[in-house]
Amino acid sequence: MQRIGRRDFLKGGTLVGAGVLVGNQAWALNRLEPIDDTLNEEYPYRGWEDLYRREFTWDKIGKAAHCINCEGNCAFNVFVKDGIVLREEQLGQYPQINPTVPDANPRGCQKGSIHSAAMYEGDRLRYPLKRVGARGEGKWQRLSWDEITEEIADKIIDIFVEHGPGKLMTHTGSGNLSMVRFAAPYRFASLVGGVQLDIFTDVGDLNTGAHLAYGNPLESFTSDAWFDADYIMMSLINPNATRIPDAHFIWEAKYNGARVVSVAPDYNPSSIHADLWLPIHQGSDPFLAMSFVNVIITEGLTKPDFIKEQTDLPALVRVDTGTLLREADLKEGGSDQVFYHWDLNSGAAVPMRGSMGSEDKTLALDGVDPALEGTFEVEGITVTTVFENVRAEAARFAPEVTEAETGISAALVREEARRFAGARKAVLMHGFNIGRYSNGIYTSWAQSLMLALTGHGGRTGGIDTSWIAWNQPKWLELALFGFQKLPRLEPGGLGEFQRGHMMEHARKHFDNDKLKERVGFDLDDLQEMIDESIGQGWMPYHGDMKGLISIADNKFRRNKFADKYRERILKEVEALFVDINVRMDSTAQWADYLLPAASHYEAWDLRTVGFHRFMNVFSRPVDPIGEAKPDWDIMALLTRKIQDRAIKRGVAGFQDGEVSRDLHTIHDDYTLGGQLMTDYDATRWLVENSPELGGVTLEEGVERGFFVMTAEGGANQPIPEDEPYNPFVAQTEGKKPYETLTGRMTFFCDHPSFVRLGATVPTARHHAGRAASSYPLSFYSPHTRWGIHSNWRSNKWMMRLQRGEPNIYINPTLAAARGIADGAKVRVFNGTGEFFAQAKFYPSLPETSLMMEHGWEPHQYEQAKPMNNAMATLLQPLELAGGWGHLGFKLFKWNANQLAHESSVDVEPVA
Ligand SMILES: Nc1nc2c(c(=O)[nH]1)N[C@H]1C(S)=C(S)[C@@H](COP(=O)(O)OP(=O)(O)OC[C@H]3O[C@@H](n4cnc5c(=O)[nH]c(N)nc54)[C@H](O)[C@@H]3O)O[C@H]1N2
Ligand SMILES: Nc1nc2c(c(=O)[nH]1)N[C@H]1C(S)=C(S)[C@@H](COP(=O)(O)OP(=O)(O)OC[C@H]3O[C@@H](n4cnc5c(=O)[nH]c(N)nc54)[C@H](O)[C@@H]3O)O[C@H]1N2
Ligand code: SF4
Ligand SMILES: [Mo]
Repeated sequence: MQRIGRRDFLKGGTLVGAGVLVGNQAWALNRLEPIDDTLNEEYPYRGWEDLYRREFTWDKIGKAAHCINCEGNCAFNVFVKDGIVLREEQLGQYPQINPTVPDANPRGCQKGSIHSAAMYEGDRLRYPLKRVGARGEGKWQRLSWDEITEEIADKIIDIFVEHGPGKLMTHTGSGNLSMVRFAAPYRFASLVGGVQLDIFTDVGDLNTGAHLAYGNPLESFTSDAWFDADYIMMSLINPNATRIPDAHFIWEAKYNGARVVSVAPDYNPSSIHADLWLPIHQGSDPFLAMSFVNVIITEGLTKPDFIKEQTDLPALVRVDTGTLLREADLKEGGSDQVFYHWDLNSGAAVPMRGSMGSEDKTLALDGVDPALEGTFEVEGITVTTVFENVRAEAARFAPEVTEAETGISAALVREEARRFAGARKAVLMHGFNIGRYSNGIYTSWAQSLMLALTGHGGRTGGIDTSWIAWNQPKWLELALFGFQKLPRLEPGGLGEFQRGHMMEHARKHFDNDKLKERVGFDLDDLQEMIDESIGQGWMPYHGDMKGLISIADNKFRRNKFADKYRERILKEVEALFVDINVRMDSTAQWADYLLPAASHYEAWDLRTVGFHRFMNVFSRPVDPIGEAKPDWDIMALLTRKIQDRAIKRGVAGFQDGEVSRDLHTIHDDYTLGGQLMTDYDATRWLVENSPELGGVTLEEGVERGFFVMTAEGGANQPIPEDEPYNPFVAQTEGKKPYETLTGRMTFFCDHPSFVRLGATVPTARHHAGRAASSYPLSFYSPHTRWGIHSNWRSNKWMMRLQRGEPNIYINPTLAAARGIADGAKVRVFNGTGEFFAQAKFYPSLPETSLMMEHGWEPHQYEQAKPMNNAMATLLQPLELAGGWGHLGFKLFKWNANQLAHESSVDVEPVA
C-alpha cells in the first residue's frame, strides 16, 4: 500500500470537491488512496483525535435519578462541562444484599440515558411566561419572577376573597415523583386547602382488589425478592418494556428454576421470554382466575392451616341475611366489627381475634380450630362460613365453562393450577394495567384468593402490586404537616369523571343494557352509586373549581374524552390557570401563566419510589437552564408573594372548617420560619431528620449517589438487612393482623354496594369493550418502551427507534379485511371522537382489538387530535364504597380508578 503525505491527502480532498463540482463524477473518489492505519505515526492529520479526547473530559460529576413516574429510580452519574450536562451514565454501585441474590446493578433505561440531550430541546421551558393571546394560541410574553408571582398571588387571593376556601385546585400530577419536588406543591396545597386528586386513581394505577383483600395495596416485593420464587405469573404487565431496570430479576429467577407465565392478549416483549404464554381474550382475566380457584378447591389443593389463620374464610355468615355474623347480632350494644368462627375443638362460635373491633391484636389461633365447612346454629341464627360461599361461587367457573370466555383451554388451566398450587413461592405479578379495567378489582381479588387458598403469603408468595410505600414520617411532615393540615384530598377517577362531565359522554358511547350484562351495572346504577357515595360521605368531591395550579401533570393528555375534558376544565377555571412544568407539554400549552421548573439534573432531591430499598440523591449537577427554578423554590417564591400581598391588601386568610389558613404567615409556614427556603434546605432537612437513613450525612449520600434504607424504612415490618423484602411477613410469621375489617385477608364483603352488584365474594365480570357498544373493536393502550408517558416522546433518538409518529397496532388479517396496508394512515373513531395514526402490523394481536401505546402528545397527532379523544370511560362503583372497615376514602389505597380500557372503536383506511 502506497503511503500518502499530508499534502497529497489534502490534494485528494480538493480533487473530490472539484470532482463533485464539475460533474458529480463518482470516479473522482477513486483517486483517494485508502488509509489503513490512522494510528501510524506517519499519518499526518491528528487534530480529530484530541477532539474526541476532549469530548470525554468534564469539570465535575453530579448525582441524579429521574423524577418521572417510571418506578425505575436509578442512580446516575451526571457529567458536566462549562455548566452544561454532556452525558450521563448508570452509577452501578448498589451493594449486593447477600451473595445468593443478584444485585440491582446497573439500573437504568434508554430514556434516562438521553436526558442530557432532551433537557436542552426546543420544548424546554426557560422563562416565566404570561399568555397574551387566547388560551392555547401560543402567544406569550416574558415576565420576571417578581412580576409573574405577584400577578398570580393577587389572583389567588381574589379567588379566596370572592369564593371562600375550596375553589382552588392545586393538583400535582405524577411527573415529579421525588421527595422534595413532590412535597413542595402538597405543602402549598396543605397551606391553602387546595384540591389535590389521588394520583394513583386519576391515572388508573390503584390495585383496588389488593386493598380489598389485604388492606394495603402498597405492601409488595422488592424486585430482588422475585429471584427465589419458583412460580411467577405476570398478568396485565409487560415488565421488559415498563420495568426495564427491574425485569432482569424475573429472568434471573427463571435461570434459577422458576416457571414464568405471561398472561396477555398479545405476545408482548415479556411474553416472548416466558415458559408459557396464555393468550387470553382481552378483559377476561377474572374468569381465568376464578377457574384456578375452582380447580384448587375441587381438586383439594388447599392449605387449611394457612387459610384458618390468615384469612376470613372461616368467618361465620348468616344464612338468612347473607351478612357476616357480628357481635351486634348477638349482644345488645355489641360491636359491628367483631366477627366469629366456629371452633371445632369446643363446638361453639368464638370471636375472631385481630379484627378492627377486637382488642386482641393477633391472628394466632391459640388452640382454636376454626371450621371451614358446614352449617351451624348460633343463638338460633343459622350460619355457614365464608369458605362455603366462596366454594359455591367458584363452582360456577370450572375451566370447561370459562374456556369460551378466556380462550384458554380447560386442560391447560387444570395443569397450570396444579403447578401454581404446588409452588414453594408463587408471585402473581400485576401491572398497573389492572387498575385500568373495570373488572381489574375482580381479577386481583380472585388472584388473592388463589394465593390464600394455596398458602402463598409472606415468604411463600403473594401479589406483586408494583409499588412499596416505605415508612417516611418526615416526608409526610414536609408534604402534609404530618396530617395536621391537609389539602382537600379527592378520589382521582371520581374527581376527573365528575369535573369533566364524563357521564354525559359515557351515555353517548355505551349501550346501557349490554353494559349491565357485561360489567354488572349500567350507567343509571353508576350514577346512583356515585350520588350515594358522595351523599353518604364515603368519598369526598369538592365540586367546580375557580382556579387551577397544575404541577407536573399532563392532564389534557392523560384524561379520557380528552378534548371535551379540556374544554370543560378551561371553562371552569376561567379566572386562573397556572402550569408549573419543565416542558411545553399539551397541558402547559393552554395555561395563562407558565412557571419553568428545574429538570432532573438541576435541583436537589431524594427519591425512594420503586421496587428497591435505595434512596437516590439528586445533587443539582448543574444550575437550572434560563430562569427555571426548582419546584420547591417556586412554591417558596409564590408563598412569599401571597404573604406580602395578603398583608398589603388586608386579607388575613380564612377559617376553613377546623383549620385556619393564615395568608399572613403562609410563607413563614411553608419555609418553617426560614429554615426551608430552597430545594437544598429541604433535602438536607429530610436527610438529617430521617432515622431510616441510618445517620448517613447528605455529603456522604452525595458522594455515594444513594442511601441504603435501614430496618426503619419498612412501613408494615422492618426491612431485613440481608434479605430481599417480602410483603406481609409480619402477618404470616408475626401474626400481626392485616389492616382489614376482619384483620384477615378478606374474601367476604357485605357492604351494600357489593351486595347490590352480587360481589360479596370473589367472582368474575367482563370489561365493557366492544360488546357494550356499537363499535366492533375493543381497544387498549399499554405503555411504551420509548418514553415515560409523554416524557421524551419527541426526542429524536427515541423517535428513531420506532416509527417516529403515532401508530396503532393491528392484526394483519383484520387489516386485510379493512383494506389497510402496513404503514398506511388510518382513522380510528367512535361516537366520542377520532384520531389519525399509522397502521403497524402485529400478528399476535387479537382480530377484535386495536392497540396503541399511550403517551404521544396531542400535538404529535394530525390535527392535534389525540388517542384519548376516542377513549370512552366509566367508573367501577365498587371502588366508591365506604363506611365499611378498610373500605373508605384512603389516599393511594382505596378510591375509584379512571379506566382506560373500557372503550371500543372502529378503524378505516384514509385515502
Ligand atoms: N418505558 C416505560 N415504562 C413505564 C411507563 C412508561 O410510560 N414507559 N409508565 C409507568 C407507569 S406510570 C405505569 S402505570 C406502568 C404501566 O405498565 P404496565 O403495568 O406494564 O401496564 P401496560 O403497559 O398498560 O400493559 C401491560 C400489558 O398488559 C397486557 N394486557 C392488555 N390487556 C390485557 C388483558 O385484558 N389481560 C391481560 N392479562 N393482559 C392485558 C398487554 O400485553 C400489555 O403489554 O409502567 C411504568 N413504566
Ligand atoms: N389511554 C390511556 N391513557 C392513559 C394511560 C393509558 O394506559 N392509556 N395511562 C395512564 C397512566 S397509568 C398514567 S401514569 C398517566 C400519565 O399521564 P401524564 O400526566 O401524561 O404523565 P407525564 O407525561 O409523566 O406528565 C407529567 C408532566 O410533568 C412534567 N414534569 C417532569 N418533571 C417535572 C418536574 O421536575 N417538575 C415539574 N413541575 N414538572 C415536571 C413533564 O413535562 C410532564 O409533561 O396517563 C394515564 N393515561
Ligand atoms: S427514566 Fe426511570 S427507569 Fe429510566 S433510567 Fe431514569 S429512573 Fe431509571
Ligand atoms: Mo401510571
